[in-house]
Amino acid sequence: MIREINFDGLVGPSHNYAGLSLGNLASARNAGEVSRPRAAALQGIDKMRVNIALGLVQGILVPPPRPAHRWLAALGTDIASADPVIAANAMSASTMWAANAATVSPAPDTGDGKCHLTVANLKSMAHRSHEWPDTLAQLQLAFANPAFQVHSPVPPAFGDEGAANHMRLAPSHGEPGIEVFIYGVTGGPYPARQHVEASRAIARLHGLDPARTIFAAQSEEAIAAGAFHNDVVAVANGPVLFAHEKAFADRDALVAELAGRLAEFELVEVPDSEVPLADAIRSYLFNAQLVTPPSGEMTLVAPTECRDTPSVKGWIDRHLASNGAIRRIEFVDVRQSMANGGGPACLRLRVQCDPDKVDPRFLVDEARLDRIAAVISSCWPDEVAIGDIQRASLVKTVETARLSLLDTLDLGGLASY
Ligand code: SUG
Repeated sequence: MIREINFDGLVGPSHNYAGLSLGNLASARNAGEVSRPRAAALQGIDKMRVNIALGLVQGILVPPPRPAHRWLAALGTDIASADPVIAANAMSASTMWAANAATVSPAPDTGDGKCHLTVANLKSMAHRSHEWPDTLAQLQLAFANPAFQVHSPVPPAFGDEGAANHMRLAPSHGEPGIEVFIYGVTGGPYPARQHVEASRAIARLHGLDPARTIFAAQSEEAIAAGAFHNDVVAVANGPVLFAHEKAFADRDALVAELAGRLAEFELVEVPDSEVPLADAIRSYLFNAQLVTPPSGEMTLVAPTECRDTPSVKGWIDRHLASNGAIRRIEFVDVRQSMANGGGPACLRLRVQCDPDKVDPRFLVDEARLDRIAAVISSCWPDEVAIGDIQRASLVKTVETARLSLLDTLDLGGLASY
């Protein structure tokens, strides 16, 4: 049976604040701060526990090797002697934001009836551009069953940032859906990280039916205000699109297309007059997991920043009282990730498939999370200051910590990737 699985990126031991992402306001704001990798990873574990308590199927993706030795070698350097900016790019823990790992089209939508995953090239940001070979190796392992087709990234001429710019609307997860690809054209002072050519290539590679595929542009205003990915201002689940009024370049056309193609379509729109774009982006209201637990009560797993932002809290309270599509809110503390611009939705890649077809080493329950949490508590650094990321002792701690995790998960085969 097709279920939705959230695969969360485990926060790697090198998590740091280097301010590497132009256009990501939180990353810029916190550049140079001391990070707390252990707390960050445990916050991620607690978020997964909330999903499990809701009755959802939970998966994980593990951190890749850091430093990224192969990338450094390709640049003719190594971690000890690299320029500090290059070193920071090689030590980034950015794979934690698994929504950028790949774009996923579940089996009911594709021409050959397989679930297709295309790994994102993430070519727009140097620190993310070297994620894909490790992600590809990992997805090939997790989704080795012939029910899946894992694709290499589209050529780096065209930027692709994965599921963060892709939404799927369907009456239910197991039925054919409408896949919506959101791309950027211009972002004012900031780069548009998702290119329409990449989105179109993915739709072709996945064998999507053009009659059930939509391409729509992000609004320049949203990108310029800090929505470097569409999932900062919009999220879909089942037949519901939850979005800020200023998310899309042509909101009316998108809404009309969705309404025309999906009888059950429901829009939950937040007006700028109630939640200004700046509040939506700072609180990450839309970077929440919108999920349907077995109870059927559509639930928003939102960051605690939403509870602490008066305009956002006011909107949430009014929506719940109005008996709207979203019936329940769970607040989660993922502040360490939020400080780098990654909310609850960034931290997970949704795959709608039969869980029995997934390599079980990538699925977790409370007991496995306890074991992972124990490794994190004993091996992850408590703090990382940006000035320390080239220090040999930290590099050794980071490498040893990852190997302990892989060992615990019986994923030692990924050690050299
Ligand atoms: O790509 N932050 C990530 C955040 C990604 C959020 N993902 C989604 N919206 N789906 C990014 O900008 C921080 C960079 C630093 O270390 O400074 C960073 O890469």
